[in-house]
Amino acid sequence: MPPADTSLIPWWKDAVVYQIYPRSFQDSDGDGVGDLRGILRRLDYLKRLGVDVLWLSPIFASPNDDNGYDISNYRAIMPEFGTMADFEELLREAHARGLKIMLDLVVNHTSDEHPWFIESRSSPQSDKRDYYVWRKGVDGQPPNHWQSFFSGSVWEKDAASGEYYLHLFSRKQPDLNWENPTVRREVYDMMRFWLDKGVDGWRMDTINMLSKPQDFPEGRPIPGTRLTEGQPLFLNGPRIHEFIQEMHREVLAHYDVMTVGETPGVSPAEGALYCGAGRGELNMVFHFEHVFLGDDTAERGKWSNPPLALPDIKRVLARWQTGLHGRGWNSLYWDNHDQPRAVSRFGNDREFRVESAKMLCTVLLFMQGTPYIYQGQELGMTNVSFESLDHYKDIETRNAYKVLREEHGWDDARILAAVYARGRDNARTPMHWSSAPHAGFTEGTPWIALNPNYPDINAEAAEADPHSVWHHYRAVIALRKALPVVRDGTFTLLDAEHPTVFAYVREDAHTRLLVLGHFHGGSQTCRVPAAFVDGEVLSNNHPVLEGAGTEELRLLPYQAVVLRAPTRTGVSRPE
Ligand code: TEU
Repeated sequence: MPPADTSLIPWWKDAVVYQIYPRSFQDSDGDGVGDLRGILRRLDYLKRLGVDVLWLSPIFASPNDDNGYDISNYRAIMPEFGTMADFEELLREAHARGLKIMLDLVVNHTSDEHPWFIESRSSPQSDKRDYYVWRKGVDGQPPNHWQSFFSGSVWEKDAASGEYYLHLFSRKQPDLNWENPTVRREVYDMMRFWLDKGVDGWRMDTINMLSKPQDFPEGRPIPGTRLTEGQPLFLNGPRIHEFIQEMHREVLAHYDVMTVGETPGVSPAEGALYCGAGRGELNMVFHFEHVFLGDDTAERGKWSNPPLALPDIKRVLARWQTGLHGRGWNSLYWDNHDQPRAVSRFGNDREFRVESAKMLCTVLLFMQGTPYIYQGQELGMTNVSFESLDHYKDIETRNAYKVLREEHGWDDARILAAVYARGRDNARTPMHWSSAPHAGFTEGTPWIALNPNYPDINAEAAEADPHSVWHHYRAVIALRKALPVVRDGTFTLLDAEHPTVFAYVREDAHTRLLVLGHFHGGSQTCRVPAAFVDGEVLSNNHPVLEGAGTEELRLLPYQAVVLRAPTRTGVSRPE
């Protein structure tokens, strides 16, 4: 059979993305904060790993109430991170190495220090008043009881006018009014400004929250749960697809770029509306169904840290794999700057850290979609347990602390345990480059403490050790690029209810792969479908495969194996 014509396949379907949280990646000037010249210094490292696209969390001017997700100037670089010249050099140097760069588009809200908001707030008569969402209260109370993501009401009373402005996140992150066409035009102009510099795409922050029902109806609390009042009403709001289609028509359609929308609360059917072929919206979305499992129904939401069951994770991921196959495109991730470290949450970060970090890599990267690797994931970096809350910097954690203590009576030990499990700073401690002081992250005082395990877990050691998590990532990235079935094939989940084995088959006209991931520290027998008994072992995170060549494998702790079935004609087809 002649090779398929791949010229029509968009580049982002073959890409592996690496997320950089610039504040914590690499400092170059000793101020304790990561910066653009630090990233520049690490481009060769990223190239060696084999990734294609770097997503930079926000690099724009910001008072850093939410570490750059509160932007005060969309066209300026955060001074701590460097200058526009530094950015242009980074982009040039990345491109020279065949690496692309995508930026973070944070346009649900700005900082309250953005000149638009300063002007908007100055008077109800301001011609920018309508850039944001202002409402009068009802009998001295906020317009409704919607709760912000960072605790408390979404409404903040402005002393000068007595009116309330909307903020789904912190009070220093007022929501832009997307009903206002001038606001939309401003955003599109700003997007062109960066795209014209040669930026290769956007990760779009909370993009499914742009459109709110304009009557701001009261949310219905769901008894026995902590489901945020109002939240379902501002996710996937009435005009959301109209806005994104307009953004696509006005901006995205004119550039060869990649887009991924961050869309909490989206099912595969809704996801397909954002990223379905022919919809004229986005290339893919980040759903949250696997990382939020159980959170909505737990009493204190994510802080209750409900236990995870593998069958639930499999069900969610399989539903997205089959739901979008041939209709849209998946993004694949275990963690990011808002989530605990993958190996700590889904693996075992103690005695089987290396094995389980590799297993998570295999299970994720053999699915269909574009994988996102969060900085340090390739080293198997772990959650951190700081002794006291003083070390925690994240606004979500700081605000939650007050609420959990004052309103729910949790003591410090209980709050700390919750933060160890689910706090966002787990992902935000500095990247481990070496065993040098501060892990080679900075020569100054780091803005947040490091994870003390860096002398053991660091990039220098990992690159030098052929059995490291890093080398496993590198090999799996290379393998998936050599196997078109990973990009194109169907996905079939096997043994959905098995409590500790994640098994699936990927298949196209030429190739069948069996992927097995063992989510447990014991050993486990596992039946192999007949077609794979004589399969070739393409990847294995242990030196042995017990039972190879038979119908029953014995999986070792956190073992991950990929088998390729002999071709149906018996002739092995070179990839
Ligand atoms: O996060 C959006 C979001 O829904 C968060 O509430 C997320 O669910 C939470 O952080 C998990 O605990 C995005 C950014 O990724 C996050 O860093 C920002 O704080 C937030 O938007 C506001 O811009």
